[in-house]
Amino acid sequence: MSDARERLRIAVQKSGRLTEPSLALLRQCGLSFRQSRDKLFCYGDGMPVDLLLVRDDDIPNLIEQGVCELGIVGRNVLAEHQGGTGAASTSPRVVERQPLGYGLCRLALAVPGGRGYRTPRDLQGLRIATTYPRLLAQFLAREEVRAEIVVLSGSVEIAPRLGTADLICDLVSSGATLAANHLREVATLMDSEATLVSSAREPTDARAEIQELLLRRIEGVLTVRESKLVLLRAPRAQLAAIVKLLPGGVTPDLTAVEGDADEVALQALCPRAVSWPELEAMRRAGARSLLVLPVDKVLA
Ligand code: PRT
Ligand code: ZN
Repeated sequence: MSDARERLRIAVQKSGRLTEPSLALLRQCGLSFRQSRDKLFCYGDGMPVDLLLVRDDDIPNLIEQGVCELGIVGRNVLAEHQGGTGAASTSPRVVERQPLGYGLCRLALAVPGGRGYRTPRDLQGLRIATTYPRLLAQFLAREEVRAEIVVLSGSVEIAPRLGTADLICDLVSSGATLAANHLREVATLMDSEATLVSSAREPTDARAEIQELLLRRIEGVLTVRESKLVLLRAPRAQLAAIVKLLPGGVTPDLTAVEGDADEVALQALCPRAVSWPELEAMRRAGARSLLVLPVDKVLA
């Protein structure tokens, strides 16, 4: 399915934790989709980009097969697909392009409350339930521990209570599920978040330009998410001290104030939010008329 196409395809989880934030991100990039969400394929308006709504585990395969150029998936799913070797494996066919900052979680080992754990050595001979057998096998091999991997398709957290495993290896975000099942987190195998993935082979037809444009827009959306525009006025003499207080070590734009040679207007795009104490410190340093504004779009 690698024939020349004029439209790009991006695969997104159909129904799950990553669905809403992924669709919101694509909407912020100027995409809109014509069909209802119970369909697998959605024709995109606004840009020649169509959407495929699928199970997250299918996304790496769809990209490898050339059905889609891009996808949004948890790094944990990509790493498990790549055999537990992660993106650093020898010439992977699917590569990570951009971490997206949502779907944050970690793949962790958790033991029942009464069981002790000090080092991975303590896992020797135990049964570990997981839906991530390849990542777990890689961890055990690295630690030179022999343990039995009990592969489950879900509800991993109840395996110790059912007696089918001694401990678990599962995704954790808030930790509430572990606590509810009297399990204690003892080691992290990997940190994960939603990430934009693509084929390692760049498209060579019209899709190349569309992909480039979409990647830039995604980058722009992510940049402005946390960014704030800071506006203020200050006496020239105090300027250096005030600039030092701007978050992110940014270089501001300065404009002379008409009719007041000693006063300057400052504008700075800061990479993160500005706290009240930071704003108050700038005021104490001589800044006036301070204004912090959200940023809608940035195009470098
Ligand atoms: O149907 P499909 O296969 O597409 O969905 P899925 O059930 O495989 O995936 P889904 O929607 O549960 O998760 C999609 C992705 O979200 C995962 O691959 C992770 O990258 C990411 N993610 C972030 C999580 C979690 N946080 C998470 N907490 N995925 C699963 N969980 C589960 C975890 O397995 C455990 O059961 O939530 C429970 C723990 O949550 P806490 O908050 O109680 O710690
Ligand atoms: Zn899944």
